[in-house]
Amino acid sequence: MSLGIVPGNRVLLRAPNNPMMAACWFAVMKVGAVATATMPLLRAKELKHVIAKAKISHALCDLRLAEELKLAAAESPELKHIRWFNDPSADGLEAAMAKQSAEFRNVDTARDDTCILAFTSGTTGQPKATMHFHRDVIAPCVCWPPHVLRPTPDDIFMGTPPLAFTFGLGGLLLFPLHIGASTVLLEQGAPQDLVDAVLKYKATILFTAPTSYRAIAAIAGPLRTSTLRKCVSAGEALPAATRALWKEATGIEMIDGIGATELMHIFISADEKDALPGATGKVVPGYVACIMDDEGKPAKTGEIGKLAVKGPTGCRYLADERQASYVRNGWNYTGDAYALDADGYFHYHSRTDDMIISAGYNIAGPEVEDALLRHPKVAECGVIGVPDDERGQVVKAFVVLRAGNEASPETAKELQDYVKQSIAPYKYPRQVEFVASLPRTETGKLQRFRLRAQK
Ligand code: 3UK
Repeated sequence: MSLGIVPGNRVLLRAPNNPMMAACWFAVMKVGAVATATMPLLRAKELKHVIAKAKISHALCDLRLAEELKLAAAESPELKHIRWFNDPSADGLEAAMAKQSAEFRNVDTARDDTCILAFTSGTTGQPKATMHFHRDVIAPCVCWPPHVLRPTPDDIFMGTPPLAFTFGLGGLLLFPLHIGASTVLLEQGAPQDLVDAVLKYKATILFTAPTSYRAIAAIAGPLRTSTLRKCVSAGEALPAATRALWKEATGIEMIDGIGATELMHIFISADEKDALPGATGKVVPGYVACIMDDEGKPAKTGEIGKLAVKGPTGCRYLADERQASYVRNGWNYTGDAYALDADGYFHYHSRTDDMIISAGYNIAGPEVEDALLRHPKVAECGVIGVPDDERGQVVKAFVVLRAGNEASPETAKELQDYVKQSIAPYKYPRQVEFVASLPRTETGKLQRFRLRAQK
């Protein structure tokens, strides 16, 4: 190959979701190298960290995203070869491809050769690189999709998660191609873009995050009579309020699923007919999941504890001591507080570090968020605990109001009273702050640590 890539080389990929990005990903697999896809919004500083951590020697990058990579490359001596694609010039990757034969014999690889380095979104501390083998990108294709999603080769997949996020890699590339279905890769994923694209390309399966469903619901009218039949939500907890809103807007019952970069894809989920509002679902065939108490023993039914998972995929951090806290006694601890009910449904409460303890009560922020989201004036919200001399912590809500509502003490009082009436009154937000938007990652996750810093 003219780039001189040999098996084991780490190749950085950088592009919005588009066909060349997908083709480059497969090319890296075929030569036995290691793909490290990066989120389009990463800046030079973050790219530099990825390049150093992953020991990147080669990069394939969409020309339109060249700027930050050039800045990072200037300070990263190990990155020696960069090729730009979606580049019509004579130096572009497309011109180089045209000179090669269309035949290629795949490099022999073992099922336990590393083929991707997936970086975690890093809501806390430095992002970690997870290593996945060739077998790890195939195993998820035969677990969640055939048992929960049940797509057919006629399906047309579409969605917003970047291919650099394993939610997007699986949902928009591996799963459709594994069964010979089609996928539409969109570079823009704003609500109106998605609605238009579903109609234009006749998408049948949609993947996005809960907040995106909430934003689309307001303009989802045309989807009710469209080809869309299955909607998958992951990335963060799906509030029952959002599930209800989406069903009202489109008639579609969502498929919720929890996945993690460390485990590649979804391991607890429920299909549209088994969906239980407020619960994520049941363990996906192929995986086992358990709620552990503080001693590392299985918790009682209904008791809140730490979610632990085992299956064909699991966490392997590249050179990171945090491996020892994610994997203990063979179990992957995802960092989520969950409870298991008598019917085998897993109920999400919060991230284990995010549980609010106020005057001795344990309060899960997402439960308060769900209560607030049911109020017609609330567009989005985020709930955290803030330090308080008397109670240890008090519940604080950051609220984005729907257009046309006034951010006043009266509205705050109205929201507080509303929460008191719908869940146990001690959970109501003693503090309410109105904001124009909430801090989120590129993968749709609320950055609670930023809210805490803002308080
Ligand atoms: C949270 C959820 C409740 C949870 C992901 C599907 O999100 C993915 O991977 P990340 O590494 O984050 C993992 C953490 O995100 N989470 C994700 N989905 C849900 N919490 N309900 C959900 N449905 O805290 C988990 O530990 O960014 C999701 C497929 C692949 C993925 N990588």
